[in-house]
Amino acid sequence: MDIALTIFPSFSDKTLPLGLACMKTVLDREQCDVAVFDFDYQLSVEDRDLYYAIHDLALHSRYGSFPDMINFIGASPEIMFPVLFDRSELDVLLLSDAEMRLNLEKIDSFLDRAVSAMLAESPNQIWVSSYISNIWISLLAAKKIRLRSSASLVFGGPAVYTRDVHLFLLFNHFADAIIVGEGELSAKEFLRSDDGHVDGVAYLDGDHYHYIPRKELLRADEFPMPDFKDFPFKGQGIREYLKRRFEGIPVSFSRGCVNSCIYCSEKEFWKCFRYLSVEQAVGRLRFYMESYGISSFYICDSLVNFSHAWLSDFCERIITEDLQPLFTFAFCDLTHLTPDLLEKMSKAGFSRIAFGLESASPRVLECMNKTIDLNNAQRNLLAAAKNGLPVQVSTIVNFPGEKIVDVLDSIRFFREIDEILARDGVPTAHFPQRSLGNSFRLEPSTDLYMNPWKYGIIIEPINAPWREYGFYTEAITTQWRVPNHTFDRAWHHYIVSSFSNKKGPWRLHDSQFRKQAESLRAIVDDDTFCFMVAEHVVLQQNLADGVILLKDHDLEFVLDTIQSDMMHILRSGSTLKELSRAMQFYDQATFELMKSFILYLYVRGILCIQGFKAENQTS
Ligand code: B12
Ligand code: SF4
Repeated sequence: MDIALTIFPSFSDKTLPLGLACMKTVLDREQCDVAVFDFDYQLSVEDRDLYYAIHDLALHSRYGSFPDMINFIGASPEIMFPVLFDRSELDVLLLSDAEMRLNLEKIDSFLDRAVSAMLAESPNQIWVSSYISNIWISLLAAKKIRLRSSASLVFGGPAVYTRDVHLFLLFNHFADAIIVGEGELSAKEFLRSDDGHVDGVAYLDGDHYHYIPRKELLRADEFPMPDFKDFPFKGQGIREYLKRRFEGIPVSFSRGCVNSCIYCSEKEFWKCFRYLSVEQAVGRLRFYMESYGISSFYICDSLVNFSHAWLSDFCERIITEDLQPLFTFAFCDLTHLTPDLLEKMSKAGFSRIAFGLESASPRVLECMNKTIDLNNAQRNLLAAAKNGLPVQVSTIVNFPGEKIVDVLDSIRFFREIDEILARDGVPTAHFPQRSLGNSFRLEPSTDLYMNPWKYGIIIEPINAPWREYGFYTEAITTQWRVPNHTFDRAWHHYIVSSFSNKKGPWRLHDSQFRKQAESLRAIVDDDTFCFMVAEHVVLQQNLADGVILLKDHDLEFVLDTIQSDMMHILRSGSTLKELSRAMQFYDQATFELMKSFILYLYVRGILCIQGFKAENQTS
């Protein structure tokens, strides 16, 4: 095999890895012999507990004693560096934490198996897709690969964008080449060249670091439209992803962002903003619907409302063509939006919408270079709730220079929204969800990082032993500080978090769940897909008439007798055909009703797909 194309657990368990799939289209066009290894998928279905434990380890680490560290590695430096460089400091740390020790052992064993699976195919090159959520685990894997193979290691993705990371990866021998930024054109030239020395690729020539940024970017009409064949592993396809949470096919209509928030890297990463015409965008949806029979989509644009006029035309086109897709997720800003447009979005099939408000303090918004009119923002959030759109608004706490009055501004903003919605009789379940306690982390390749002096910030070294490990580790162990400004970060965090209302999964409204269920109907095979009650669901059969009380996180449902009988069978797993035989549902209409109900429970997360029965095992 020429190339193993891989992604290590990145905790994106709602859809397929779009970036990796875009790279696969390039490799296919270049006629490489390529095999995909989606280890994010593998861990999420193999060991859910470990999957989420690693996620927590990276994001909310108990060992994070450096809250102002620049976020290069997405994990605790106290753990990450000793593990990477085999240092004994880790043993001391882990003596008092058996759970952490066990998780690290499990990760190690998972990575051993992952690396063996790739090396069994004898690849010449291993290409790794890296995001801040998986860079540390990808480096652990790279270390193992080096010990067992001479295959070259090529990294790409947002986590390896900056020079500091290039130096760390190249000089410590974790990578042989880094394809920087937008991947397609550089990857194509890299493959065609004899030595990989092309623009857009960072590499070492002897002891010299080389990198010349690529000037040419992909035109919008060249954005790949992956077919997801051979995902998550060679010989498999999109239906495998239904074994975990599946919220639709990932699509994107643009690259880059029309805004320039100083804490965000997207402008720098994608360089110039490009987008598909409405006709092309709708054409892509239609193509996927016709080829896969799936009409749920997960929108991966930085903002789907990059232009009010574009989004409005897009929605109108979908409505007039009666396409009836369901968009299970999209990022939007609160600027290029109006209540009218929200109404159209709701009719066009938009459901979960994520807004990064980040603050409701005019002063902080200005510091962030966010041009949000708070009155307009409030009108839009009210309209979203009234149009039945499940929205989530997030804010950042502890932004450099934040004062307690800024935190109070944010709380006041949301309290007013709650009061208006309550007065207008909107049920609390339809109120915007808010996630207010996300602590600020300074990301590389943002304006804040690249021009700290413009914002009165100082970036300085961290004094810790691991700074000395390996080469160029000091380049990625720095922290920020605002001179002469002290603030009680724990207090800010505590106050604002107590006003969050996000608990449990981000649910759709009932009709949207039904639509999502129908959007998958065509690919769910009645003979092979094996459904089972999800692990977290509690079935309590203590009601007088023998029916079941079903508890799903914070919700409870009383099932009728037929539903209760189905649940008994689904406890040990069943295909739809087996279930209908056991329930004696012999006519087609009853079967279809049962299928709708099962798919509805599946998209709600109450049932899961345990696996696929081989065709010859079914009668
Ligand atoms: C949609 C999205 C999500 C979705 C998940 C999408 C999915 N597939 O599962 C959700 C909302 C769940 C999500 C979550 C998170 N996300 Co997010 N997300 C995005 C977003 C908007 C789009 C991703 C995408 O599909 N882009 C389109 C594809 C084509 O681009 P791409 O993946 O970058 O791939 C290109 C290049 O990177 C490169 N490339 C990629 N892989 C490889 C591999 C090789 C070998 C090569 C050569 C090249 C290459 O070539 C590709 C084509 O040009 C991006 C921002 C953006 N506009 O890209 C942020 C982004 C990826 N997310 C980011 C972050 C920080 C997160 C979170 C950690 C946030 C949080 N604090 O929880 C979480 C992580 C996941 C988790 N659950 O913990 C950051 C990553 C920063 C970094 N330096 O890595 C980004 C860049 C946003 C930002 N600027 O901060 N995210
Ligand atoms: S934070 Fe969102 S709106 Fe701001 S530049 Fe980044 S992607 Fe665009």
